[in-house]
Amino acid sequence: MSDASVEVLLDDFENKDNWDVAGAGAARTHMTTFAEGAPSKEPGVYANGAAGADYRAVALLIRSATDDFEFTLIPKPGKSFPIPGHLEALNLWVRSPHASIQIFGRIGGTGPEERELLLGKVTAGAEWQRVAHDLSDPVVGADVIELKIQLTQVVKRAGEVMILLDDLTARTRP
Ligand SMILES: [Ca+2]
Repeated sequence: MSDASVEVLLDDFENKDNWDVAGAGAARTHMTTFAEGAPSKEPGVYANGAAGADYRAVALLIRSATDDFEFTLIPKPGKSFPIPGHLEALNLWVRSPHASIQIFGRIGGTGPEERELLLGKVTAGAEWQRVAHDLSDPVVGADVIELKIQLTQVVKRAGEVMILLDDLTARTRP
């Protein structure tokens, strides 16, 4: 890892304007925001120098969730998440009180071959957790083109399953 690495904020998830719910589970998944941010995280800064806000998180609410349920988030038309410089790691804060999940980020763009990165496996629990994928070979010209969430074990037996997302960041170097 270079000393010049910086953490670049890609989305502070203060609103739900950037992503569409897609994939197999889209019809049962509703996106909203929740007045809660991941605590004890460093305030994020976008590549253009703008500071991210830290008042809200995006919440995904899933009806009739089952083990093996999955959905994706894809950038809304006109939105994109280009990563400046060499992508060294992709990071996301997540809170999943009702289900154990696996989270993947798909990268593509002008540089790299499209590929899916496992960001982490999160056991159902009340606490915010940070998931991350460190790339052994940093890639240039990557965009985040999809986030995928797979439920592996639902622990809540009635009502909606909630999953919260906050601060998607990339560690990059020039
Ligand atoms: Ca936020």
